[in-house]
Amino acid sequence: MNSLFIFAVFALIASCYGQTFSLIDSNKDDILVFAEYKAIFDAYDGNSDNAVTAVEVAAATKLTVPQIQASFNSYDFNKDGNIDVKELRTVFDAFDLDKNGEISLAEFVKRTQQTQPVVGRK
Ligand SMILES: [Ca+2]
Ligand SMILES: [Ca+2]
Ligand SMILES: [Ca+2]
Ligand SMILES: [Ca+2]
Repeated sequence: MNSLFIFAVFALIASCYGQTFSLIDSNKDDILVFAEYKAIFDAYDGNSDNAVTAVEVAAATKLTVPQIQASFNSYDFNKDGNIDVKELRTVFDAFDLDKNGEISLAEFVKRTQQTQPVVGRK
């Protein structure tokens, strides 16, 4: 795990991890649950087949496929060209450092500081 797919993309937009967290934290309780994470995923999933492609992410984020491809590939663990819900879960679990099923702001910050996003700011 060497990059942040969803978070990197959001960081480009929000330019700040605190804002990124609150974008995902739709009920503003300072806790990210998987359903909140999945809502972002669903927003990217243009054809609602429970898998996102680089093309769908590019369309949703107004970035180009080459800009997101490296980050995308690093989350497409089985390299089938889709990031599916199981792969999303793997990413979620990587942020949930104490494995209680929730990502706290402290966990989010700790994990993002440990990880260098692949997507650069333009
Ligand atoms: Ca929340
Ligand atoms: Ca899709
Ligand atoms: Ca995959
Ligand atoms: Ca946790």
